[in-house]
Amino acid sequence: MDLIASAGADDVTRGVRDSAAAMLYSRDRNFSLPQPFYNDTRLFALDMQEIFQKEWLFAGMTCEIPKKGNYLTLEIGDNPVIIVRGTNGQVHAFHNVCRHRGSRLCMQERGKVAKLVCPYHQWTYELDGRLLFAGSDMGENFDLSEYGLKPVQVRTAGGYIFICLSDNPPAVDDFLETLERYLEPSGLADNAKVAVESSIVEDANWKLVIENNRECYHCSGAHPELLGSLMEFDDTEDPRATQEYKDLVARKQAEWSACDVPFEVARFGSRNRLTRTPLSGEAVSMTMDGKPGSKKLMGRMTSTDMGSLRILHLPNSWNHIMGDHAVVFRVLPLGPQKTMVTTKWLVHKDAVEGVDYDPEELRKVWDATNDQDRRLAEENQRGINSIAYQPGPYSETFEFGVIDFVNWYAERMLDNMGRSPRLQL
Ligand code: 3BY
Ligand code: FES
Ligand code: FE
Repeated sequence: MDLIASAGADDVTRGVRDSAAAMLYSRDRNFSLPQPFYNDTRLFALDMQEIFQKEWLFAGMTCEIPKKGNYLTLEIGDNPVIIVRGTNGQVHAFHNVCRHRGSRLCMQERGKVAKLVCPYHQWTYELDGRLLFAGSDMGENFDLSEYGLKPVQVRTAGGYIFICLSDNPPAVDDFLETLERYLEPSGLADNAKVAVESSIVEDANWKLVIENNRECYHCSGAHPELLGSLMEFDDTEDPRATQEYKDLVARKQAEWSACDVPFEVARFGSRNRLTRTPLSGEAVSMTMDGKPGSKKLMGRMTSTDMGSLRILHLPNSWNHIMGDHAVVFRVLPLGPQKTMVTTKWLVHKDAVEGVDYDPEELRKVWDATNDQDRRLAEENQRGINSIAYQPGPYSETFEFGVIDFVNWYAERMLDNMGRSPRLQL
């Protein structure tokens, strides 16, 4: 029975893999993807298998689990995961699946426990995943050591937690070292806390959410609040960058250099990009009036005017780290046309709510922006679902970030499926 079921499932998957690969090989490189990549259930399953189960994913912040026994949970498609702070401060990640009969262990999004106890029959696990107790009726030959929680790869750097569901995760050391160096002045690892957070569900494929984020072609028409502080230029290598912008960047970089704060563009393929860029006009923070959203600056920052450290992590995160606060974004696919976007606003851990910052003020710009982007992605999805949709051309000047993302996606899909990405046009 098992064999028949898995052979059947494999056949379907092989056909889907073949046609996905054929479409990726024959697509026009600077055009949006063929329709099935945005709305087909089988291609969504393939995205989950080949991207979300094989790449490093941004999961959360270490400051969300500051003490032993603190945990957070998330779901990567059908895979519930728990991330828990163990003894000696280590961060562990496990499949949130009991080794008895498979119940989910922890149901809350966050919490604190002494041990991980299954709600079904109370099998009890140590914070490092070892099974400690399995009732008294498992028979004489039952060996607790065979039933520990299944581990998930986890790495932390600069306060960020990344997980990978594959046992052969892609290389990430160089990126994590750089991330740590760029984040050190902001103190996200040891001196930050989440001031407020939001999760919204967008009726759009996850790739439309990322594509939307990778360009600011839509910003002038869509984001009045964000444009109070965000410069449209992506970084100093942006093909649209004017001399005036380059001069401004040079002036700011001299100031940041004096504070010993990194700013250079650092790239790790198209997967990761870090760069500190100035904010526009008089703005020093992504708030409605451009003034600091928290009076207590982050980490060892001495100036409010630190621009924004922009961090991109494909496939699922973008970030803005300013002098006074940080905004981190996590994208998790829920279905072919459903995606959750979680936004967290972080401040110095000693900043006092109501005195140093007002969470309602802090969140305003990105709440508005997220909602505007949600509408854009949803309308994009609705048009793509039409029989009239055909892939359209990206602008190399305005949408180079989208081109980079789609090429990265195509390459990772092919490579992770064991097919040569080099055969792409
Ligand atoms: O600020 C961001 O994260 C991106 C960059 C361009 C548009 N978008 C809102
Ligand atoms: Fe967890 Fe039975 S399923 S104890
Ligand atoms: Fe936008």
